[in-house]
Amino acid sequence: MLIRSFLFSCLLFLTAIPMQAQSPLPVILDTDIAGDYDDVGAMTLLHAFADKGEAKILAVISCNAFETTVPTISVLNTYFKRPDIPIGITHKAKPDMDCPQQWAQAIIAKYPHRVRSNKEAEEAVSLYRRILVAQPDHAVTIITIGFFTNLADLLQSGPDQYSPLSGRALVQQKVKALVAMATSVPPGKEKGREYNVYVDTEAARAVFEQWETPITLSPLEVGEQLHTGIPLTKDAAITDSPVKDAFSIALEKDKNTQGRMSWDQTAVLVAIKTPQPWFNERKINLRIEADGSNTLIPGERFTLLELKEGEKLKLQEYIESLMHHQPK
Ligand SMILES: [Ca+2]
Repeated sequence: MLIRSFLFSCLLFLTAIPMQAQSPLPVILDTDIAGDYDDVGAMTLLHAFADKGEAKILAVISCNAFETTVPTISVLNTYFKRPDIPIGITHKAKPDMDCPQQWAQAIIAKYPHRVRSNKEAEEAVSLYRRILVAQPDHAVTIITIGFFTNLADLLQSGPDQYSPLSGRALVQQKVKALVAMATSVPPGKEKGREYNVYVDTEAARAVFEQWETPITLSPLEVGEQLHTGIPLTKDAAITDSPVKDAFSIALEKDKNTQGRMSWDQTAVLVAIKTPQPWFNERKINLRIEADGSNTLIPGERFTLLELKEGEKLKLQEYIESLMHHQPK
């Protein structure tokens, strides 16, 4: 009996080890949601990983000042039963990228949300500092799927009510890694130009030069190979979903029958799951030019993701399946 009890204790101990190893990764998501709807897919992946116990969403912060951004974030957080996740937004008037397909206006009108306007959200840098200071050292992964406005402002921030540290020092102390959907590195070429960089070029340049944690880049060329959303719009098992509505409205307005490119979802995916088994990881350095283009230069500052031959369809199916995730 004693032996059996001892063996049972050992078994409990051994089964406890993997559970400890899988403690949820604390993340802050920085998004320009409204200009495009792959951000909706990315937020769905993040909530799916949170429901699986793999991610803890500390805050969602908008780098886009357009009027629908905060209510849209709140709609999605409320839908996924996390209405109290802190939401931040830049107080700069620009960048201000609108929602041409009007999907954001539609889901705000239809679905409940606790934070009803941009004015009700915290200022972006202040929220970053408040959240970061309360975390263990080198713990937080920041995922950016928009412009670099907030991250540059965070680096340039000074001591405040939350921390005596400069923004650079606070990032160095609290942040584990930055994963960005950004840049364009076409195969065999030295130069590319990508939206998340050129919308706020000065901010991107500041982050690329001054950010001191490991940085992983999912470039334009990865997400544009992965088309998602059409099966979601046809999934009859999903009803009353702002995610399905956003994709249905936007894909129809765009007359898109192939699916939306999945740029932002790739950043969330590799931040939580690591780049394996889907990607090759290539060490590079990049210089941001005045026109917002990026040029390859010698160095190993960034880890660039490159989609592996033969993994495209498997990854596309995996992202699509995560986008069908419904609240628990
Ligand atoms: Ca985006």
